[in-house]
Amino acid sequence: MAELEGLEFGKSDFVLLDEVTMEQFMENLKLRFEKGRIYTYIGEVVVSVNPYRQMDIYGKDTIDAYRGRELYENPPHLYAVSDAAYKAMKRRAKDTCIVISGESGAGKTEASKYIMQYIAAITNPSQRAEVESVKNVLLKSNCVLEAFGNAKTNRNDNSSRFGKYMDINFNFNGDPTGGHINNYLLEKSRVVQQQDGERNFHSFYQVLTSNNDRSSHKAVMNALGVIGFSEEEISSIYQILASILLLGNIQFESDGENVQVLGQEAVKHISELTSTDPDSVTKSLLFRTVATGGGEVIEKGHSEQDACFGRDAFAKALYERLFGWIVSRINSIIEVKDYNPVLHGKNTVIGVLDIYGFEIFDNNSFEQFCINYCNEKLQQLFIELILQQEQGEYQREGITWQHIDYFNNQIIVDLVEQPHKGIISILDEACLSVGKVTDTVCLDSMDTKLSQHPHYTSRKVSSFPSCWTDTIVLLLLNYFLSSPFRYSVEGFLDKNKDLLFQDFKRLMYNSSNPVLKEMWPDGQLSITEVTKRPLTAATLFKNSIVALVDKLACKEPYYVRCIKPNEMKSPVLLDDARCQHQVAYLGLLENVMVRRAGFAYRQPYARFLQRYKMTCEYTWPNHLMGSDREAVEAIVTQHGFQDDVAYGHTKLFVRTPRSLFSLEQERAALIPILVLFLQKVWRGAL
Ligand code: AOV
Ligand code: MG
Repeated sequence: MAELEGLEFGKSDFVLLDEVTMEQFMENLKLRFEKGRIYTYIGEVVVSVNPYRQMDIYGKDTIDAYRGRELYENPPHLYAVSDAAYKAMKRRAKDTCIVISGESGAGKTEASKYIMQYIAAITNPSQRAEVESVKNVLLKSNCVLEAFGNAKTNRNDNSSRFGKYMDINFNFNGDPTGGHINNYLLEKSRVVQQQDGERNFHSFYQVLTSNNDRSSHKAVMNALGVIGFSEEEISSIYQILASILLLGNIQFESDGENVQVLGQEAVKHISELTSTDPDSVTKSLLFRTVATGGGEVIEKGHSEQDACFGRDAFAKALYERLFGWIVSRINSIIEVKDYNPVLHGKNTVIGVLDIYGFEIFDNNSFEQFCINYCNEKLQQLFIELILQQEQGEYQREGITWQHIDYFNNQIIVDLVEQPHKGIISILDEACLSVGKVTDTVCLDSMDTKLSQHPHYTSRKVSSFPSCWTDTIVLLLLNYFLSSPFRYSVEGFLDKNKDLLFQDFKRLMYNSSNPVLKEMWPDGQLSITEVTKRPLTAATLFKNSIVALVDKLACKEPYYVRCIKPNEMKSPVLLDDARCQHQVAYLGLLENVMVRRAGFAYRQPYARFLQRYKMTCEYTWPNHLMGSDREAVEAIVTQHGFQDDVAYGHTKLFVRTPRSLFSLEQERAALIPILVLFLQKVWRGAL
């Protein structure tokens, strides 16, 4: 249980609410936010509200206060869960993971950085150089990945446009020995197009413009150096960025028959920057090589429209490959080398997941569809793991437990990912079919196949306001939402196909810059060898998320649930409706109920005794019972809540918060009396 700080700060654990209602939940959340208490527990889950101001709660003193302590010994904090995950990993050799969720701008990335800083601060007390260097690379990688993977959106000035899961490996001493980063679906469409008020990825501005971006650029250069990127690699990175910018200057012109490149200067620069031949650059912008049915290879000129499509696809792919390459380069530096489990003991892992949260914009596209699907899946995992963990604990402790039913999100997950019947399958089918299949035709096919599904609806099967145009799919994704999500299917097929002409791949593979060449291994295939259709973007994403969920499911999970208090980035405003909405779809009330339906609290006998022994005549100052468990029984009986508890093998389980709350109040009332008593003893008055 979280240490009670005094009621003026509200309840530090939502399971202490008198009743689990939205009103009480919100009242407590609001009170704590106003008092500058941004963290509150639901059992071991941390609920975090973005303070939108610098808080003085992350310094060395705070780190020291949380190091090695139990969750309930200090006020709720990210550091407490980080420590719990670390202790489980170190003491019980368990692989653990910390899953951070919440919508865009709720504070996930900031939380993930504080968690990593905490882990870095409490490990390697003997300052071994090789461990310090691993820690440094892990911390510096954030700076680089943010520069290349984050952008200003209308929701968040520093929005992560990729998902990140980082494993940190530890040796038997509990010191970091390496790590691995998995990145998920970078929103590459941003390279060529942004919504009003949004920006491209930070990296582009850092090489070009304003003072803030310039100083970030210095930090990124420094981080790249510390991580171990060579000078050649760093300059290649910036040459690629410049090439992408120059591609944006290229236009095409058609005289009705032939298409020309407008912007020969740009072509020349691109060829220099990518170490390729300028004629080859022009050629890949204007032609594509195709194999005819008879096995003949011909060059087919683009239409002006195809040329624009090809140029944009090339710019996006260059950026995506660059990002992927940066991640794999960091991985190759921090991977655990020469690890011998026989010599070194079990290599344990803490995973930290910081992935884009639910996104609901005015106009939601393919990217939002993927991002929200991923969140549905993680929500499902949350429900399953929290219950599994709960039920597992009762089993281990020998406590009789009534199985709890909970809403199964699987129906929504299936709607998206089921083979043959799910939305992704229908999309893929449309992408693979020969002939002109448009987004609207694909939507028709979804309507036909899914109209009976309780969580699917679209313009065909429901009456929508006329302002929702023809190309709208409406999916009731997420059970907890009062209002459904709408996606415009316009562009879904193109984004899913993610077509890039082989000519560009070959152009890059033939670059004399080894760094660039390394990013395009598939460019070595000739056109006749490229027969297999690559997997679609949605299927690749689905596969990566399924693998991620499998990875998380076999670890002991810790959760941080982030809430965005308002849309204005204001440190003083907690918008009731916005927050209720988040509490609802994150399933937080359900979480509190599950936690309370069984036993709200559990504590090892020794700890319980230490904390409350002063409240019982049989245990204060020392107990003379046989065991700690018997002493705890004496305390419980004296306070009359014996019907509210169960005795496990090693822990006491308390069903309702009220019992412990009254005990806690009694303890708080006794402390001043005890202090007076002790002062008198010291002064010799007694
Ligand atoms: P996100 O990761 O959840 O959004 P961030 O972690 O980037 O959100 O937080 C957004 C902004 O809120 C930060 O840039 C800070 O200004 C502020 N902020 C968040 N947490 C704190 C904190 N603990 N203390 C002070 N300021 C904070 V997204 O990446 O968009 O889903 O894709
Ligand atoms: Mg983020």
